Amino acid sequence: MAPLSTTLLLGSLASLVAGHGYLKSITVNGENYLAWQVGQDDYVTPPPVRYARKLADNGPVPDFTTANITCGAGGNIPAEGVIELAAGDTVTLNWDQWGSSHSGPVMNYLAHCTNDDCKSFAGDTGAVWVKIEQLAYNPAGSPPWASDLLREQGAKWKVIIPPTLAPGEYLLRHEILGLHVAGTRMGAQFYPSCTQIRVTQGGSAELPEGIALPGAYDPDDAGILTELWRINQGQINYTAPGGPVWSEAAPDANREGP
Ligand SMILES: *[C@@H]1O[C@H](CO)[C@@H](O)[C@H](O)[C@H]1NC(C)=O
Ligand SMILES: *[C@@H]1O[C@H](CO)[C@@H](O)[C@H](O)[C@H]1NC(C)=O
Ligand SMILES: [Cu+2]
Repeated sequence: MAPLSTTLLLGSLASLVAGHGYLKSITVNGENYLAWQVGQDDYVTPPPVRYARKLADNGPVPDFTTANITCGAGGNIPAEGVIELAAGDTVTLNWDQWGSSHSGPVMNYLAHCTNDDCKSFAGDTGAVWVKIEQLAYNPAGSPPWASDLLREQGAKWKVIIPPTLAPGEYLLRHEILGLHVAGTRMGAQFYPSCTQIRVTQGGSAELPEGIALPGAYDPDDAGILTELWRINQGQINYTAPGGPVWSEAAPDANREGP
């Protein structure tokens, strides 16, 4: 019989589905900060210091109308670490891998942690999420879909923290939406994560009212219940869910929109 630790490890590896992915680390100003290491960190005692909240696995959120959509299906447990940066800095979000069959938009949101304390902030109630970056589908782009661009960038995505943002603690919610089975109601696959940041220098812009997660992702939204092939063939136009990007957001660091 294998030792207990080996048994647990094999079980966790089996739960990692090929083709999916998860946020593995975050790079800011040349420093690399680890996110929750799916399939490894569950077995480390005491829990290691990480900068993004725990994820249960590398799959999509099982039901995007529940609180699992806020920061992924890992219990929305505050991480030990908080990344210090300045407004206007570029954050690079590094996935462990990203498969090719999961075309869809990439979206990034900020929420201001109440009392500038992300350790006691869940973000799962109220219209606290403000979109600061998004790319979806550009038929003239190569590749047209944002998630495919993420793959071609080496499973990385860049987000610039809005230059005028007021200092404080925020959750940076980074998300891929896979539309490959979105023609089936509730088939859209959301892959969110929440990184904890502390903006130490910035401007005076406070986040406006945003959207609620859960709540804003309606199973019947045209950006969620849609057929990828019809978009790809130009039969329908595509608008990602979650509303518009904030007017204070920086120009997209990956490529020009949409
Ligand atoms: C969130 O996802 C986990 C893992 O799949 C599941 O055990 C839990 O019941 C889900 N919670 C809700 C509120 O749906
Ligand atoms: C999509 O949007 C473009 C630009 O607004 C428009 O010209 C075109 O007719 C739209 N296509 C469809 C199928 O609605
Ligand atoms: Cu998948």
